[in-house]
Amino acid sequence: MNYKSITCAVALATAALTVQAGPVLDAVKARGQLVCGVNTAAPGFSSVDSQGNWSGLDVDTCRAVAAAVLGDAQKVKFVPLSSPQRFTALQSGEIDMLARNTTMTLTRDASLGAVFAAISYYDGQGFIVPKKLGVDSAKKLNGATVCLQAGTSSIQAMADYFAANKMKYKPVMYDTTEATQNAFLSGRCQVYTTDMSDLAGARTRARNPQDYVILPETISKEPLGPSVRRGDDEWFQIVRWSFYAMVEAEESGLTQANVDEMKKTSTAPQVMRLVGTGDDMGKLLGLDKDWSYRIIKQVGNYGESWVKNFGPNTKMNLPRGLNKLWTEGGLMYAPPIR
Ligand SMILES: N[C@@H](CCC(=O)N[C@@H](CS)C(=O)NCC(=O)O)C(=O)O
Repeated sequence: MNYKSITCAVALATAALTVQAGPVLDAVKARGQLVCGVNTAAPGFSSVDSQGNWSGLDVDTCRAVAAAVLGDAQKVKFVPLSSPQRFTALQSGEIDMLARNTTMTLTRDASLGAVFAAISYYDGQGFIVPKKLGVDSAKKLNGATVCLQAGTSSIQAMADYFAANKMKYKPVMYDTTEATQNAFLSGRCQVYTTDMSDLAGARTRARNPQDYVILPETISKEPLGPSVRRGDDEWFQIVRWSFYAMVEAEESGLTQANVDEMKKTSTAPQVMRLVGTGDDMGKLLGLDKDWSYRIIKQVGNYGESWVKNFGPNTKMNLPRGLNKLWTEGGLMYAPPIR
C-alpha cells in the first residue's frame, strides 16, 4: 500500500465511527431547552420587545441550533449578558452557547475557555463624533476624549490604531452600552468607538441623529460569531454546522417560503441533503435527517435573517457589504454540507 492509500483507509475508518452525543447535547435534550447568551440590547443582533419576543441575527443563530437539536426554534431561553459578563457565563455552564456580537480574536479563542464555531457577521471598528466637532477623519482625533465600553475588543483596537498613528487619547470607560452611549450623547467625551454595527444603533438613540457623523475609517477587523465552551467537540460541530446550514441554504436558493416545495421536488444533490431527502448529514452530528430542513423552515436562510435584522426596512439600514455571499463579492462562505 502506498502512502496515499493508507491515508484514505484511515479516513474511511474514521468516517465509519458511531457518533457519540456530547454532554451539552444530552443536557439540552434533557432540559428541552437551549440556553443562549445574548446581548442585552444590540439592534440587529438581539433585542426583546415589550411582549418578551426576541429578534436579531444572534437570536436566529440560537434558534437555528434549537430547531436542529430540539425540533423547535422557539425552545430557547435567552440570557442577556453585558460585555464583561459574557465569557464567565459560558465558562461556568450558565449558558450552552454565546451569540452576542462577539469578536473572535486569538486571545479569546485560546485562553477564555471558549472556542468560536463560525463567523456570522464581518464587522469592523469605527468612530462616531458630533458634527460640531468639525472632524472628518479618524486621523484628526489626536488628543480626543474617547468613550469606550469595558470588556470589549474595542479597547485594544483603539490602542493599536492610535499607537500606529502616533496619536494620543484620553479613554473614559463604562460598564454598559447605555452608560457609554449616554456619556457620549451628553458630551462627556468627544468620540465614541465600537463596532460599526453598534455605531449605527447608537446614532438611532440620539435625539437628533443628523447631529452626529460616523467617520469613514474602519480601524480593525471584528469578525463576530457564536462560541461554545471548550471540551465538547460534538456540541461545537452542531453549533458550527447549524449556522453554516443557513449560509448554504442561501447559496442553494432555499428560503423559508420555498423549502417545502423543494423538499417535494428537488433532485439536486446539494439541495436534497439540506432538505432531508438526500444523504443523511444529521447522523454524523448526532441529529436526525431533517435538522437543516427545520432550520430553513423555522428560521430562514442567512440572507433572510440578515435582511430582516439589518436591511433597508430596519432602523439599522446597513449595507450588506462583506456579509454578502462569496458568490456576490462578499466573505460569507459555508464549507460544503456533504
Ligand atoms: N465585538 C466587540 C464589541 C461587542 C460589544 O460588547 N459591544 C458593546 C457596545 S455596543 C455592546 O454590545 N454592549 C452591550 C451591553 O454590554 O449590554 C467585542 O466582542 O468585544
